[in-house]
Amino acid sequence: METIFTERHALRNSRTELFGGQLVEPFERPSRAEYIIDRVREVALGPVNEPDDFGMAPITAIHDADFIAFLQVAWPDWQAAGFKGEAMPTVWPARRMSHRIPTDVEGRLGYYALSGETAISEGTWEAAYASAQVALTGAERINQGARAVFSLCRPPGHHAAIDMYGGYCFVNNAAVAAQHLLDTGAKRIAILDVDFHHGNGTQDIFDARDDVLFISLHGDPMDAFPHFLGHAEETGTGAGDGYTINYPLPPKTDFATWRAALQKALAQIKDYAPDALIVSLGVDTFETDPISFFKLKSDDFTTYGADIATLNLPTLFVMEGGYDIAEIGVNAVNVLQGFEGAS
Ligand code: OKP
Ligand code: ZN
Repeated sequence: METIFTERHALRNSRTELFGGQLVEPFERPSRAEYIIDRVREVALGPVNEPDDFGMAPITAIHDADFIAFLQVAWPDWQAAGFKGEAMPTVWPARRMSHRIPTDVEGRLGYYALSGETAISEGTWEAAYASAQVALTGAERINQGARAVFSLCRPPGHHAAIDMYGGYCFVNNAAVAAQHLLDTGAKRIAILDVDFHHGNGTQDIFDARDDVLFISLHGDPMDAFPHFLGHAEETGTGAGDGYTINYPLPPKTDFATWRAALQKALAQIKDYAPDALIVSLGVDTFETDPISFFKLKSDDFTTYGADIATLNLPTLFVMEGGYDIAEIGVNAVNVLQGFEGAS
């Protein structure tokens, strides 16, 4: 399997994350991608290639232009305001407040942020742009007939909504890739989100559409980030009714329970008969992930990679989360090797 990767991910190197009332070193840090690419090379998964540049149009095909323009200027505007730390929101358009977009950078941060832990820092936009290009290049390989491709995206994307960033995400890489496939001939795309966290951004983007089936397995939002989306009763709206499917799962969920939900999801994807599958691949379902509460073991990743392969669909793996960094390479690549072993 080919991997698409660029060292430009390291431009996203925020120093601070707001966690438990403290500013800590971010869980989502550059070494994550380095561990994964090292493992890709160690097992000789396949060639590793740089992304091509598809420009801005595929990004603004998914996200509002004003939101993307904000991401591009947020750091320079924050610096110009004279702040010492990294850019974090402290105020939001909460219930019964105005949704006019403020002029001041603190107001704009709150307007476009869906959560407060994720600091915008020097290089964040450049890395987010490059990450989207990694996903797009993978999608283009699928167009050219590849059975499977690994887009080693960083920063991740599945929390990024039409006009909101947060949860370590800025541009929704999986959604950008899905739209590119639809714009270049595909009729239907399925997105299977196996990251521990609900892919609220992806759900938001495709909520009212029937050309993308979105299925997510995740920690119940009653107990886990992003807390305000991902319930089982969310099934899509309008033409999209029935094309969003959520499997919220409780604390301490083990592989047997998780896999039973996966089998349901795979059957639903098969019924949908998409032209291609995009897997939002987060390995924070691992038993020792520091911010998650599922109990998957390293071998389980191999097993479910093989399960996904039984769909026999062209498959684009897009990297999302995973924060037990010492094991992230083994766990992510186990999924890909399990898939290849069964293909
Ligand atoms: C990004 B991705 C835990 C707080 C979690 C943000 C998590 C973002 C996860 N107490 N804060 O889905 O892996
Ligand atoms: Zn996650």
